[in-house]
Amino acid sequence: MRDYVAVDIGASSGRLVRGELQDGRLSLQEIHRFDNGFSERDGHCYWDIDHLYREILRGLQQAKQLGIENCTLGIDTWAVDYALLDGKGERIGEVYAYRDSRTLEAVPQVHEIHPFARIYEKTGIQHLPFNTVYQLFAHDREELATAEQILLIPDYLYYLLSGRRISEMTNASTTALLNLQTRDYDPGLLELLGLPRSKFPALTEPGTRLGKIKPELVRDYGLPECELIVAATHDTASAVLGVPASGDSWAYLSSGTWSLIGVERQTPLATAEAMERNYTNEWGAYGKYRFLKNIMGMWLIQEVRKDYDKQHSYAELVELAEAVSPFRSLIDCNDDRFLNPANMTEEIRRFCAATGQPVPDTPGEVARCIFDSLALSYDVYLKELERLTGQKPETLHIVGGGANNGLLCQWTADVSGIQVEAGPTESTALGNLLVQMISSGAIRDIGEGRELIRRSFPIQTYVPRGSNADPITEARKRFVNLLAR
Ligand code: LFR
Repeated sequence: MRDYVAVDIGASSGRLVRGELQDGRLSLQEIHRFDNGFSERDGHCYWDIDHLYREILRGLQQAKQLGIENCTLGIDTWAVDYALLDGKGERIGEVYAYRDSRTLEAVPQVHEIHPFARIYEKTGIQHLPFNTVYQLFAHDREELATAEQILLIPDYLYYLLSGRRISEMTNASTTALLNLQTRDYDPGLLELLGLPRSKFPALTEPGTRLGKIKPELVRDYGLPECELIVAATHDTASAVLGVPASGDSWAYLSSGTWSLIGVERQTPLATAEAMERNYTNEWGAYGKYRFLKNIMGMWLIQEVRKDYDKQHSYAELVELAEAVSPFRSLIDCNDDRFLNPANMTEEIRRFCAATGQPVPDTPGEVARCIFDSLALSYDVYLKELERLTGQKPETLHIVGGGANNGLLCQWTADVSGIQVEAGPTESTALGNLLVQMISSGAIRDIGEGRELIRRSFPIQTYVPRGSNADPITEARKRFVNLLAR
């Protein structure tokens, strides 16, 4: 029997997961889990990329201790961030975290040279202030000039393990530097950054076999013999591959630090209206596109939990939220002020005060405000998606950690009147594993992979309960006004 190992690293934690295919079912075993997060130094935010690399090696050592001698290995992480390599292949400097405020000035400067409408027309990528195009524009010019190549985070981790340099395409699309027509880096956008095409490796498709992990790593650290396979290295790309959907009338909500809500398409939809409503066309594996919107998701509650010194577990916060009255105060989750505030709870209170709403006081009230606002956001954006694509999804698949939040899943069903199917929580690792299985011939294609996930993992259904009840209609109106303010 063959072993498949996924390295899946999100903004708040990472894991190595083993996938086993037996008797037509897929099972997962967590090998290793570790924390992730950025930290602030001298007013800037950085990831500890060396820590992540060490944890991958540690996880692989544990894999060996579990009896894994041979495996394939795929890596996915969050998007947009990058490392620079010098002429000797060593990393230059630190790795900035996308919530760093250095892009605040870069955004208007970039748009002055290259208006957003032109960037969107070329790339179809939504405006997020931290897209790589703005980060690179804000980067120290000299340092950038000395860099031989720029690798996004998973590409960099593949490089450390294999010595090979790739620019995996699902993740590369989030740079807002790829041209939808030519399907390569756009010369005009590279010129804006003063970067030659050679600063980025050749675009690489998910499923590409990269060869063996470096023999010296296997020897020095006692690792299994791993064959590296290029996953859909953007975690959201993997998460959507891991959605247990059938047919074509479904939408997804990948619910983790971010809430990514959207549909899968065969072609991009980069119309003026999609641009105006800020929907993205991220490249997927196997020729698909993810037409979606980013919503500041569990980040909001993660930060509030920190404000209360982590006294409450997430489950407790959900319980506390359930005990207070609904729809009292609402926030525009995507307001820039929530991107990286000094104190999230205070920022939420300020928002409520400024918009003439009751100011949430207790942890339960703050949590309720977040969950209500998220459920209402999902409803608004689902309806917008329907309008933009002309297709009404019958089911909303919620995957990722947020699938465990039964109350939010039920409230989402109630508010939006759509049937929710929640789970699996580990869809990102599963999507990563499916690409390895397809590439090594164990399964045929993604349709078979999704079917395999449906068969192998429990999925919880939430049916809408009287979706047009008065309080919901009234709250929806208030929320829409809030977004339009
Ligand atoms: C989710 C995610 C989103 C991306 C954001 C920043 O983890 O990858 O898709 O917009 O993080 O990279």
